[in-house]
Order: sequence, then C-alpha cells, then structure tokens
Amino acid sequence: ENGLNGWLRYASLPDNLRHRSASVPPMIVALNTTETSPVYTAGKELQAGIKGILGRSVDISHDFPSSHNSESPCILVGTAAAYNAKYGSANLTSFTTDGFWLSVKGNNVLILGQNERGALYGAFEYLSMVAQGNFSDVNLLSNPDAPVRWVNQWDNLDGSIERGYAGPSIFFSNGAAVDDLTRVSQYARLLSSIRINAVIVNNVNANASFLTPANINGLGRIADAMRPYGVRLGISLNFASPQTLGGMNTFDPLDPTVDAWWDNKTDLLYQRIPDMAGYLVKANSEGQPGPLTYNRTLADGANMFARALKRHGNRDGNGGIVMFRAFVYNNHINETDWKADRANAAVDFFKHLDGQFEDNVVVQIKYGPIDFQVREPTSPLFANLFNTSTAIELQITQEYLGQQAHVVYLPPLWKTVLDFDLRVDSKPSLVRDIVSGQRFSRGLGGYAGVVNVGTNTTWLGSHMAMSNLYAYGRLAWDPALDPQKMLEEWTRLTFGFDRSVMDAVTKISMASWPAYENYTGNLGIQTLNDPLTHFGPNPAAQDNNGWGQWTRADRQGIGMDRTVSNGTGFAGQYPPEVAKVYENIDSTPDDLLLWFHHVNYTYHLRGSGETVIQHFYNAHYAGAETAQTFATQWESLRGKMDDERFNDILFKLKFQAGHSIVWRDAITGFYHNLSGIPDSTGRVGHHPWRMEAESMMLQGYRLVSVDPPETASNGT
Ligand code: BDP
Repeated sequence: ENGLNGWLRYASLPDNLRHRSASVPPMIVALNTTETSPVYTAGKELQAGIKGILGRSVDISHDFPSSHNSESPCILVGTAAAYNAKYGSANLTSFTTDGFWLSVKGNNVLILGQNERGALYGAFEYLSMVAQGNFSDVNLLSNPDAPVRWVNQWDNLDGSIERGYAGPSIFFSNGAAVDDLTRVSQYARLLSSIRINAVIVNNVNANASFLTPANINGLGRIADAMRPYGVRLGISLNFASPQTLGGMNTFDPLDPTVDAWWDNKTDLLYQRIPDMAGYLVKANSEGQPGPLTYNRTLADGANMFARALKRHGNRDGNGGIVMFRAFVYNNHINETDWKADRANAAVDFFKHLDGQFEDNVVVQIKYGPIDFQVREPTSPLFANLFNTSTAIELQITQEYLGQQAHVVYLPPLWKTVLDFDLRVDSKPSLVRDIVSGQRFSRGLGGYAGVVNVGTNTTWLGSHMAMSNLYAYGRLAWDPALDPQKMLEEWTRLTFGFDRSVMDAVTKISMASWPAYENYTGNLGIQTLNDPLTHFGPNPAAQDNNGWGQWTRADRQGIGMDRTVSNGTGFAGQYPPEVAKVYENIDSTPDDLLLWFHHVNYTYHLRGSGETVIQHFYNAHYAGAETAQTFATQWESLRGKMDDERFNDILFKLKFQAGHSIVWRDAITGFYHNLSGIPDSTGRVGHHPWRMEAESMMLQGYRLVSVDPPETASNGT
C-alpha cells in the first residue's frame, strides 16, 4: 500500500466483523443525475466503498423509489430539499449550511444534506461506520461548528512548495496548472471526507502571474476537478499585482483605478469559476507589499478585495470571502531595543481596526503570536476583535516540528489553543467559540490549515503524518472532539483492526508531541530550530535576527521578559484575568515560563523544583529516550500490516530516534557551554555509547563540515 487512498482505503472487512453486514442495503439511490454534483459523487463513493469493504456489487439508481421503507430497502442520498419535494417529511429546520442527517434503521439508510456537500459528507460518514464494522442503527444530525473549514497550500507556479515535504505540487508545474489533474481530484476526495470545503491553492507569498488569462483558465480546470467533491477553490493574491502584472504605476487600495483593476480580475475569475471561495491575502509581512506602503490601513486593503468579491454570488448563495492574514510584522525590528517584540505585532496592527472590516472579511490568525512553534501561548488577537470575524490558522505541514521526518501528532498542541479560555469581560471565551463566531455573534469564521501535500503517494511525505490532516478536518467540524478518539478512528481506517497496531500507533502518537517538545525547546522557549531551514537545532541563532524566536539567553539566564511591568508589555495584550496570570512569575505555568519571563538558569521551577538548566538537561534526555522507544515499538508490528508501509514508517522512526539525540546533544551542549553549569547527573557532554559519524569507516562517504555545527556530530 502506498498511501494514496489515505484513510479511504475501503479495505476488506475481516470476517469476524461482518456478521451484521447483511443489513447494508442492496441498492443505492443518489438523487442527482449530474455527474459533477456531490450527490452523484456520493452514489459512486458508496458503491466503491461497499464493493471494497464487503465485496458486494450494488447498483445505483437516480430515480426516487415510490416508497422508502423496509419493503424496498436502499441507501438513499440527496439533499433534504429534493427529498422533501417528493416525500415532504424531512425536518429542515435543524440544519445549518453543509450539515447532514444520517439515519440507519435496519436495512434502510437515509442520508440527507442541507446542501449537496452535506449529503456527500453524510455518505462518507456512513462509509466510515461500515469500514469500521459498525452496522448499528443511528439517527445522527451533524452540523459544522464553523462555516470556514479551509486548507491552504503554499504551492508555487513552478511546482515547488514553500515548506512542503512531499515532493512537488499536485496543482502546478512549469508556470501553469498541470495537465493531468487526477491527483487534484483525489485530494479533493480526501478533503471532502473530512468535511473541508475549500482549498487556497497557491502560496501566501503570492505571484501575480496567477491572474493571467491562461492561468485563470488553469485555476478553472483545478476548480472543475474539485467541484464534484464539494470543495471550492480560492487563491492567494499579491497586493502589488496591479503594478507588477497590470503595468499601473500604483497599487494604492484607495485609488479607483486600482479598485477597477481588481474588480475586473475578480469578474474574470468568476466567469471561469462561478463558485470561487475567495481570496487569501498576506500583506505587509516579511517583505510582501500591502496597503501600508500608501499609508492606508490594513482594513482599507482587505475591504478592496471584499467589495470586489461581494459583486458575485455563487451557487450556495454566499459570496466569496477575504481571508486576511494577521501575520503582519516588521522583520527589521531592532532586537537590542528591550521593548521591541515581534509577538506584539498582531494586536498592535489589528486591534484598532476592529469593526472596520467588511462583513465578508475574516482575519486569519496563527494560533500563537510568533510562528507555529512547538508551544506558544494563545494569540491574544482572538481576544481583541469583537466586531470582526476570525479564523485560526494551524499547520499540518510540520515546518518547525520535524518536517514529517519526525512523528508529531499535533491535535494535543492545537487543543491547548482551541480550548484556551481568554476570559473576555470575565466570561467564558474559548478560542474555539470565538472562531466559530459564537462568542461574539459573528456570521463567519473558522479554520485554515496549511497542509502542503505534494505528489508523493503518501501526500505529506509520511504515512503517520496523515493523522494530523484527518484530525484537522474533524476538529474544524467539531473542535470538542478528543485527540485520542480521532487518532483511533484514523488508525482503524488506515491500518485495520489489529489490536497491537492500534496500541502502538496510539502510544507513539500520543507521546510524540510531548517528546518533541522535550528534545527541542522547553518551558516556552520555542522550538530552537535553525532559522533558515526550520529543521534541526540551532540554539545560537535564535537571537540577533528579526525573524528569530528571541531567547535572550546569556551566561546568567534565559527567557524573554514580556511583562508589562518590566518587559515588552505583551502580557498586557490579554484580558485582565489572563494578563494577571502571565504578568506574575509565580502564576505563569512552567511550560510558558521562558516565554513570559527572563530568569537565571538556577531559578527553581514551581512544578518539579528542578532548576531551569537541570530541567533543560532532564527534559532533553527524557524526550530523546521516548523517541528511542518508537522504532522498537514499531518493530513488533512486522507482519501485522503490509511491508511497504511498515518499512517506510520504520525507516522514519529510526531517523527520528537518531535525530532526537542530535537535538538532545546540541541543545544541552549549547546551554552547558553558555551557562557553565554542570548536569547534576553528569550526562551532558559525555556520550559514552554514542557512535560518532566521523569515526565510522563506511566506504564511499567523506566528512564534510556542517553549518550550524550543532546539527551534526562534532560539526561534521
Ligand atoms: C513562516 C514560513 C514562511 C511563510 C510564513 C507565512 O517560514 O515560509 O511564508 O510563515 O506564514 O512560518 O507567511
């Protein structure tokens, strides 16, 4: 198995789980004859699924049965409206957009969507039950928690992908959309099964050439390939396009000719893609152009696109959305300025604009104030916008988190933010209720996940990493779900029913994020990666650059003072109840201690009583030790799954075991040198059992120096 079908393998169900499968109806009725409609797709998918899982061939009809009862059992799938027009009995009032109702009663299955997309979601839900050997009666009404459940791809026209770890783009190559869009349809199929409803197909660092007539047509072909799965297309825009592509001498958002230019481009896009989802905009960030160039506000910039989109409806009756990124900061700020703090940027740039955005603008906010680190406090911007719709940006691609060469199951990290209570006005204010629109009564909001799948058949470059994509979709639909339950479901669908496989995947995955945090950066100091590659360790390079995650480490101490009283003031961006917790070192949780405070290495932690430096040593050893167990646990699964996936995963887990030691020794060694404080157990600096690469005698290899030296064995 090469991973291409992800969790939609429809593998043959083992005999011992089949005894109730007779209840699966012998007939599918899909209430739409248009081949590009999601309901039609649902019929085909049900047929393929039942064939794969139960080995049974089931016919599809597109005509209403005269009655729908146990005398003529079938799986009936369609929109609630179509069903009601015929039978007049479905209750539509409890649906929200994209919702579905799934009823399994003996040998009658009814799947009704609020719209076509919802009907397809219901069909996937039913297939997921059958694939897991669940044939019980259900009566399930399921509505999404949030309307925006999008993924972002950082794909470039030349086929490269920024921060993608699974080969070149499935969408583009050589400056145009690819000819064969099979992989795009397959991606849309996976996405719709986890109820994702749109894809931004190109990099946030956007190229204006996406808007040439030929490329608009290419985008149209991509949208056509995804439409049967109810997945809509959106694109990232380059703010300066009127100048760079249009040849104008300005891209000022308040200049009527600029406005007209965008209107025209938007019209052309909608002519080709009538159901376009909308735009994603990264402006005035990391060198990207934006409205600030003309002393216009970020809201002026966002609203220009919002107005252009509002001129177009789409099939679902709701127009396009502008996802405007809050990741705006000046990477030239001066670190020697004690008060300068990149973490302050989002609130500084956006708070005063609250209420100034058009109602089809959603501000897309990374989960933490810096950048997808192994642990960050919740972005305070979620607690500073009350009249603006917001979405949370998560990363499925493991940019700072091992780049798919390490297993890191991310939902436990995401939950630290989604479940965080920001206490706005001293009332419960969970992040997940803010982005759903519920807390501040916003009509829009939701989730954006940076995925960056590539042409590798595993999609993400690692079979195990697919649990993150699966769980992302599930959480965007229902953020209250339990990370371990989602993982178990994914494991059953991906690897089958062997108990030992389930146990090992669960144990490894659930231990993976804590282990990664332990052997990379602890106590809120962030991930300590190399600032360019974002892969291996480079603790020396965190400070003295505008992009870095500043540690302010010196011989005496470490940590960034972000208090109001003494530091950068960041703690004061939270509502008072939360601000108070972080302002005070005694109430700041240990795992964020160094994010908020600068302390001596000898400072004693509240929890364990260890000193900060001894905690660094202990945590790095503990994390690497946990990582060593992953490959051994996996070894025991030989023969319990196909060799192809078994070996591929084993190879990666062995790499992770080794690389966790590289991390351990790089970080502990660095702070040992800097602080001059010995490890109380004597491990740091001594590696009696470690095999140094430079002492190996392999033929055909030669030693090269590696920069930064910490990422390699003795610098080579
Ligand atoms: C950083 C990435 C960079 C992205 C940027 C962004 O390293 O490649 O362009 O985020 O999100 O994490 O815009």
